[in-house]
This record gives sequence, C-alpha cells and structure tokens, in this order.
Amino acid sequence: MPSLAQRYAPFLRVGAAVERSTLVTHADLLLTQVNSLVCENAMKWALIHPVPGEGEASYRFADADAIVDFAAEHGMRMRGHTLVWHQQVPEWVFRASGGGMASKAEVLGRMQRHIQALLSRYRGMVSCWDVVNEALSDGPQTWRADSGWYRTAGSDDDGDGIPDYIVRAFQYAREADPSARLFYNDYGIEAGAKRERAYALAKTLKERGLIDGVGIQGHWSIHAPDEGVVRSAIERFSSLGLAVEITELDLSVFGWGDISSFDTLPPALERVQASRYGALFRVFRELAEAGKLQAVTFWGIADDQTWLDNFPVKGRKDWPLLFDVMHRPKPAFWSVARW
Ligand code: 9MR
Repeated sequence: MPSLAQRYAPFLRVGAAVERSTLVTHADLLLTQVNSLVCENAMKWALIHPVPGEGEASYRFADADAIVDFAAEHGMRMRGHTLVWHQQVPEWVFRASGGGMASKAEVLGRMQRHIQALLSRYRGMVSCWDVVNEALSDGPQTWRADSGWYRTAGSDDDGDGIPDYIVRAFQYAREADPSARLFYNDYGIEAGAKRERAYALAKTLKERGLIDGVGIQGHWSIHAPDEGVVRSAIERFSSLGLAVEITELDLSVFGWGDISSFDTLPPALERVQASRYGALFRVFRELAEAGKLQAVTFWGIADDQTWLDNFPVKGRKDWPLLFDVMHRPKPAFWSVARW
C-alpha cells in the first residue's frame, strides 16, 4: 500500500486528528500514512485545564504530552488545537471568583495565563496553533454570540471592529511563543458570507502581524461543497499572504439534513465518496504546488473512530474517512493516492 505522507511530501503535509488511545489502536496507519498530528480533544481547555488555578495541579497534560512525544519520536509535525473556543471550556473560566459573571479583565487574565502555559510547555514541539476556533456566526450577525468568550470579553473597546478577546488571544500567543505559527480555524468559511467574514478578520489580524494562517476545517459531505468552491476559498485566504491548511477533513456519506441510516456503507455511496475525494485532492495538489496550501489534516484516520457516528444523529454510523472500520484502504484512499 502506498503512503499518503510520502506521495504528498513534495506538495503538502498529510495529517490526522488523534486521541492518546489512537496511537496504539491505529499505530500502523498513523506511522505509514501521515506526517502531522493534532489532538482531537486532548489540548482543549476542559481536558487540559479542567480546574481553576495556574499551578501544574490545575492542568492535565498527560494525554497531550503522550501525543506530542509520539509525534516528536516519529518526526511528525504537531498542530495545536485549540486555545480559545466556545465549546469544551469549563464554566469557571467565565465565573467571577466571588460568584456571578467574571469581568472582562478576569477572563482575559485567565486566557493569557492558559495560553502562556500551553505555548511554553510545547514550545519547539507544536509548531502551529489554532489560536481562536469558530468565532464567526452562521447567522446574519458577524460574530458568534453563544460563546462565554463573547459574552464576557467580546466588546470592542479599541474600536478595531473585532471582539477584543479574539485580538488578545492572538497577542498573547505571539508573546508566549514568537516562533509558533498562529491560525484562525473555522468551519463553513469556504463559501458565502462566512467566507468573507473570515477573510476580513484574517486581513485585519494580518495587517497587525498577529496571524500566520487560516484553517478551513473541511467537515464536508460527498455531496457538497463543489471543489471549485474550495479552490476559490483557498485562493482567497492565500491572497492575504497567509498559510492555508485544511484542518479537519472528513466527507460524510450523508448530505446535510439527511437522517437516513445504513448498516454498512452502500457501494454506490462509496464510489461517490471516492470520486469526491479524488476531485478535492486534485485541487489540493495543484494549489499546494502553487504554494497556496500547506497541509491537509483528516479528522480521524479510519472509519471505526469518527465523531460523525454521533453527529448530527447520535449513534448513526458514518464512513467519512479513507480507511474502513477494519483499517483497510477504501476506494477513496486509492483515488487520493493514485494520480
Ligand atoms: O471530534 C471532536 C469530538 O470528539 C468532540 O466530542 C467534539 C466536542 O464538541 O469536538 C470534536 O471536534 C471538533 C473540533 O474540535 C472543532 N471543529 C469541529 C470538530 C467536530 O465537532
């Protein structure tokens, strides 16, 4: 079986999201197929920093450390995911020590110390960070309002058009590790109003020297988006002089809103998936050769372990990746590996 990491080495990095347990259960695939890793959950605030306080005792570094060590041992790059996100962040972060809602200064202080703790611990081992994840709204307004960050530290006191917590997160990360590449990461930013919101945000941050890249997540399906849409988005972000990565790629076999289910992956859908993956990777290769795309990370490695088994329908099996539940290459693998 060919190695994707080797096939793509002249163009871009190929990565996968992992849990600590995946390093054992999926070791063979990881060691042969990818040269970049990201923690699917282990570096998120609720997992790595579950209890208040700043001492070692407030952090749980063991799982993230194991993944970072595995990457270092095998010469893989490590992405950091994620410092500031509205999900998987404990409620105490937004609560005042004496009860009630924390002040903006308190929240930003906690954020700064958290960012400092992670970036100094993993300096030289984690080369790029999703500093802020999913801060943009899917609705008519620009910014996501259902976020503790936005509610407590989302005012725009400096009048730069960006909620202050976002700019601060990037500033703190820059200070904490000037050598780290800093990313804004989001889903749905390949098209429409959200793409332009992400573009405007990235442009302002870039003008202030605070950002190095944009992560387009890539939680797509075998029906959409069209590869032309993806191409334009990569070109648009790249035109800002930023690195662009696809950071969380998986292609659900179910279209958005489809709640049907199957016991096994229907061959017809497997073929459509192979052709969709093939079309996307043709675009990825071309843009990577032109210096406009730096890496593609899958959100998982094989179909036996995917968050899509519980989203958007809890307990419904999905088959979004290149390797099947037995870790064997699917037709989609071959359409990505052969050209
Ligand atoms: O795959 C992750 C899953 O295990 C977690 O339960 C979930 C919590 O919301 O987060 C998933 O990963 C998300 C990623 O961190 C950010 N982009 C969307 C991903 C899928 O929800």
